[in-house]
Amino acid sequence: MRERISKLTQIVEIFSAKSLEDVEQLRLTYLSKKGEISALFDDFRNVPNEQKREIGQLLNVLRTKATDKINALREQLSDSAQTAETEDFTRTAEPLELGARHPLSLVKNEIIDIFSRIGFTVASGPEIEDDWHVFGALNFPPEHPARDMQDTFFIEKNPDILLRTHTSSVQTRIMTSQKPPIRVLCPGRVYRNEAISYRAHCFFHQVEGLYIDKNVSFADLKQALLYFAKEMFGENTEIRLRPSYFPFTEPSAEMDISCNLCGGKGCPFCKHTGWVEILGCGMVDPNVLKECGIDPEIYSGYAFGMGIERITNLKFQVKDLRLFSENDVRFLKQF
Ligand code: 2U9
Repeated sequence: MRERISKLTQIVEIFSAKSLEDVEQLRLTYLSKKGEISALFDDFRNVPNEQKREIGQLLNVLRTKATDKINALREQLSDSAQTAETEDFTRTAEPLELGARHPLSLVKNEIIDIFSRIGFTVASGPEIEDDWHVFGALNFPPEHPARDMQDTFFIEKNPDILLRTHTSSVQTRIMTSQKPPIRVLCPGRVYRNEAISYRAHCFFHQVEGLYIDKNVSFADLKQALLYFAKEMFGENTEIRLRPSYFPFTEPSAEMDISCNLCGGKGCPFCKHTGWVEILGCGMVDPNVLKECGIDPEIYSGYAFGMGIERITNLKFQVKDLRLFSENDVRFLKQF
């Protein structure tokens, strides 16, 4: 009996299987009711009483070893069967090269981060719009040049349906559907009928902001923009506001920052003025509030708008606007 147990123990130690069928065969040969190990248990009744304890222990160890070995082989083979189903063996052995964010997305996200820290949320809207949301609600007179075919893309020559020329149409939609306080940032692509060159394109990207509440003042606008300029271009950045004109704001202004290349001393980038223009802004014209169903006697608001390409140029000195839409990886890899 001892000899048979020791021989079977050696066999169990070298159990091997190439398939789940082989494993099942091992189980049948050794552990099933008619298997060799079970046969030893049947013969156990003939072992003399004084040896029963020792032989019983040896038999139990042998059966546990065989069971463990068979279970391990079964697990191993079913794992590799699953792997074969899920692994893609046509994949290259080289690591996949990950892409990077587009510089315009990086800058847009940074602008959103900065304004979200002072309570602005983000909204978006359609790129194909109607005249009212883009021009009518925003105090554009009927003869304004932006409404001309020369400047705006119209859809199928319908003078009412057009590609938005600014993201202000998103704010129009928010003002007509929500009650103040409104504090929203609208990033998105806009279209203008321009000849494409290194400094103009027929589409570009804007972020506009709108804040409407009771008692919103020009001082609030100036403080928010100073905070933005310092966060975006560095703590030492200074701002200046120059009077300007937009149909949708009154008063209106353009904002310059101290040149972030020469620190305001004067260089070719800032045309030796020490200042570079970054955005337009102003107090929302009461006519716009009225047209959108907000009482200008109770509420006031400020708005601002900036071109993301312009801000990106200031941060990264991209000389040719066309690079942003060519998807040349040699350009995109630099950010
Ligand atoms: C509503 C009311 C007012 C958004 C504004 C500007 C000033 C502005 C330009 C910057 C460079 C466009 O990309 S650009 O060419 N934008 O100067 N935008 S105030 O004013 C609004 C918007 C919506 C309801």
